[in-house]
Amino acid sequence: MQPTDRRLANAIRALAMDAVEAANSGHPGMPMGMADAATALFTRHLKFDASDPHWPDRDRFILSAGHGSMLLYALLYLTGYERPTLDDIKRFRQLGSPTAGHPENFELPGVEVTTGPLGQGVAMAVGMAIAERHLNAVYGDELVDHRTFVIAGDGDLMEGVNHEAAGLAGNLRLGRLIVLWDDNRITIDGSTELSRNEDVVARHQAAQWHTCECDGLNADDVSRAIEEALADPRPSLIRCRTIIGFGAPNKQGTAATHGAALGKDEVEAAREGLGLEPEEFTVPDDVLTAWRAAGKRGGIEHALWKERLEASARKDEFLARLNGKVSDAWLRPYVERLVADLKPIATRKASEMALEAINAAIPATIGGSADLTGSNNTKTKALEPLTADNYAGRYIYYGIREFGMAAAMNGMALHGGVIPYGGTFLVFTDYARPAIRLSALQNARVIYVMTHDSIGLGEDGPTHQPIEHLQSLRAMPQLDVYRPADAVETAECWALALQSDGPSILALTRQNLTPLRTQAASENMSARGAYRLKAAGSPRKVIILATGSEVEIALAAAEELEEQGIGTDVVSMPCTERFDAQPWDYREDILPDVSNREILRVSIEAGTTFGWERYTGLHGLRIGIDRFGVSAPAKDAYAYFGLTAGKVAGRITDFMKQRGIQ
Ligand SMILES: Cc1ncc(C[n+]2csc(CCOP(=O)(O)OP(=O)(O)O)c2C)c(N)n1
Ligand SMILES: [Mg+2]
Repeated sequence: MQPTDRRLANAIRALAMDAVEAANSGHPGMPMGMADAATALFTRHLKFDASDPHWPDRDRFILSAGHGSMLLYALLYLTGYERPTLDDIKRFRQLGSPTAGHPENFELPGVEVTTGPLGQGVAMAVGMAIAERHLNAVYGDELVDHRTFVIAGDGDLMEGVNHEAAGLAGNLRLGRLIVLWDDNRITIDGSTELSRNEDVVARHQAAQWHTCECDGLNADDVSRAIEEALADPRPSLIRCRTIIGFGAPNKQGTAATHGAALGKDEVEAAREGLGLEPEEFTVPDDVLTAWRAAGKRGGIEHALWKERLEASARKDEFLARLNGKVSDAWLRPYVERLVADLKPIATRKASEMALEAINAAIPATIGGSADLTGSNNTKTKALEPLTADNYAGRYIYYGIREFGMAAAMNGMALHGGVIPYGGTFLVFTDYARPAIRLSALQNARVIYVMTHDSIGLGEDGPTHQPIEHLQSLRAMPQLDVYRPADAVETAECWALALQSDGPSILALTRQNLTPLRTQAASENMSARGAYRLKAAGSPRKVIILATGSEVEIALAAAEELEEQGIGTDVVSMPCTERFDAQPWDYREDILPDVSNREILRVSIEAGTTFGWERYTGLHGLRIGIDRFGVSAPAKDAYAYFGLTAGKVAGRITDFMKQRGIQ
């Protein structure tokens, strides 16, 4: 006899309680409250095949309430994914176990995205749903036809990014996005009444979502609501009324179950009340058998999909697209054309020119901007807008939603088959930063086109002029920050970002820059992270390191120094992370390990000097801006902060005199 849905759900409850108890850490409340809803979703609706977590046409499931990670680990184990094993679950939250505190996509296939920072799961799901509709428009129903399901908690829906994500999903009419809201009216501090009285359902309706309600503790009712949601062409919010920690007789319905082990006595009482096996980590045979059958439910659909793929004339192209490798064959011919006709341009414009070549060569790119299209230069001529009426479009008007855009791009990148890039002003990386951090942690190939990268943006003034941004972004692990110095470097940096398996930031100028690289090189010079743009004409006494718009200032200052007999190298450093990864002898050649008395190292960047001692040494000279900017035309702002060739050369010679450097 088939076990009841409640018994299937209770297996989730048991594993969640036991794992949290064993770790003496974790969150039992959410998995226990949503176990019935998850059972309905996984045994009746979700299209998946536990034997192949990478099946491209699987439905995506995102646990936005990542603290409830045991819900997901239990589901993956019960439905028969290779990992986590029961032993992995017994080692919940322990060093080296894939059952990390919060779900991590890089630890377990079946975990689509990394969640835990509340709100971002829903926003990434929006990106997944966009990628699905786009690929469907390109490849048709035979190859791409899946849905995106989310479980979200009160916290996910309170976070600001939810408003951005919901607005975007409504505007793009992402009807295959279904969010199950764990409406348990409890967060860590207690009742949601402490902090929320907005009508969450009405808010989603206002954002053009379909909404419905169900008893989240009744699998049949949840299933009915999911059917209703699937039938509606709008994105859906299903309000699941639940009880946090359901089954823990004395603690259920209270914040006490949210994020702590229930305790031995309460677990015993829950076991008895729910009719669970007395032994911990034990799932009855008939229950496990039923779950494993659910894990194979998608097998037939998977096989049919494979047949359609085999029969498709576009099979190779489709698989290559999902594989995600891109060629940089566009780069050489593009740079050759570029150097044949050099003129001063802003790197944001150079980026647009490179994108004309890239978007023609690489159909996987999907561009966009958070309402600064004309300033970020992100839209190339041939790109059509991606809209509710044209999912085949490749340009997204994200609106003024930097965080929502960045999170959606994470979802798109992790869905696969598309390479998202999106723009705003560099200063507003602050608005997108939590998602940039998740791009980095998750190895999501997202390309951030961040223009107006210094005081060089001019008149908009200190609110818009980044100061600490470049260095603070460089401090983030697994993120490459590029600041190209001219049009050739811009193209090189684009090629590197596209070929990366993680995120990149392109910091680009508003103001025009002099072309510095005037010949097509045989290699991508920016790949080294830093390279000698000009070698000292007389014995080397000074090395100037500069990035982006300050490289031309460094070159002009070096010329003045050379006139005084001071041999000066100029090193262009478009990407410090890449330079740090070079072999020792290369780094030694560019920045020899000698005292600053022998060779003075100078850094120039129109931003904070914080951290540049990493390359100049403590006794080197760091030229930058350690205060907020000024509202003035770019030229005047640069002069005001002493960022001119004459002032830089003067500061270097003064510094040498003071320090007694010959
Ligand atoms: C951005 C962010 N802020 C704070 C937290 C810490 N945190 C984890 S869960 C939680 C409460 C979430 O409440 P709810 O979504 O209702 O989850 P439930 O207690 O119902 O399981 C908080 C504040 C977080 N994970 N992410
Ligand atoms: Mg809650």
